[in-house]
Amino acid sequence: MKRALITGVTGQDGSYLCELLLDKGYEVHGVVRRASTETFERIGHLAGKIHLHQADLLDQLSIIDVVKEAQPDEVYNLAAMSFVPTSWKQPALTAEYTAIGVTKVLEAVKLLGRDKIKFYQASSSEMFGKVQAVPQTESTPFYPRSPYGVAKLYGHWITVNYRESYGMYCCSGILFNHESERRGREFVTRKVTDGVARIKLGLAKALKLGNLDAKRDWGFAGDYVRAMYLMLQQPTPDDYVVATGQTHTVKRLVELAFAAAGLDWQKYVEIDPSLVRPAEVDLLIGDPAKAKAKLGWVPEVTFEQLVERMVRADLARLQGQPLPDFKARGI
Ligand code: NAP
Ligand code: F7E
Repeated sequence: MKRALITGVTGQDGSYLCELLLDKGYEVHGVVRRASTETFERIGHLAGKIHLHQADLLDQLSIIDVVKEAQPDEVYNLAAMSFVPTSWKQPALTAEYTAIGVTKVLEAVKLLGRDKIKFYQASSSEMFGKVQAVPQTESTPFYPRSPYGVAKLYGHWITVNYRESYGMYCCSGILFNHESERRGREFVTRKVTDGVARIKLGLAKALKLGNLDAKRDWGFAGDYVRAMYLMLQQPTPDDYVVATGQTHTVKRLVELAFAAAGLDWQKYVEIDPSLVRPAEVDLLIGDPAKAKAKLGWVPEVTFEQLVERMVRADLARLQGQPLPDFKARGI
């Protein structure tokens, strides 16, 4: 039986990746941080099926101990400070988690299994920032626009460096925005679908947003964790762009989400200048051709299906109902 270790297991992607690896028969281990209240909402349904270990990316020895205990064949490093606006407020901490944290996990892997443990790094389209080419591919030059993007760029290059310096099996997945009903509520998709559901149910009157003109290549998180897994099943390690190849404005997201609840967005959306970022990433659109050709990876959920799914899930959650059966609805 193969064993996997996931940092960031309590996050959106960690929860979907757990489900995928359990389905494939893996023994799954996850890293959790100690907090005064548990943050296990997304993996609550997996209790008893996965093994949790306390550690923190800030603490090198704790990461070494976890790798020793879990004895993984594959390590997925998903842990990070992942919210872009916070990276301007806490730039040094963001660098500790999102940049140096990667080195700490790589060092633990190098120490305990450099020839046998495969490593996945959660890199990001935010590294393209002020884009130098359209669409963005694995060879597009990077130009990050936030402390988060800068920290992810370090994580990307240190992953490439350990592969080249030590011959380790290290992959960097350059993932474009991916969303779901498990997305944190501060990110724009979930903020919008949660806001729509609240307005529909009479729990809120308006929704405040920032820049509606930004364009993103949005996909479904469940599809994207499949790409992570596929990267580690190849004969040689490599880096891959994972994206849908389509881009939409925030305004289009808003229109679709309100329409999914039978509402006209123009009556409810207010622009709040404090939500506009000091430096924006105006346009992201990825070219997933390499992932398709080499991994056989294609996204299955469309943008329209994703938005509908998230609105339905937020409506159900706020009414205390079970989540809809998305598989039965084909989304
Ligand atoms: P998320 O929901 O914000 O989850 C982040 C995870 O990291 C949480 O489990 C969090 O634990 C953990 N974490 C943060 N700091 C840590 C530390 N010091 N030590 C240990 N764990 C720590 O993020 P996500 O959307 O699942 O994304 C997963 C990864 O992919 C992240 O690295 C993100 O930057 C990257 N990424 C995401 C996207 C996207 O669109 N979602 C795109 C490209 C790349 P707590 O629960 O304790 O806070
Ligand atoms: O913003 C605009 C905002 O916070 C998307 C992370 O997972 O993907 C994510 O980063 C866009 C931006 O995601 C609001 O200005 C307008 O242009 O949902 P977001 P992000 O910054 O693209 C990348 C790939 C990652 O790696 C990150 O970890 O939406 N926007 N109004 C707003 N954004 C937010 N959050 N809130 C607003 O009110």
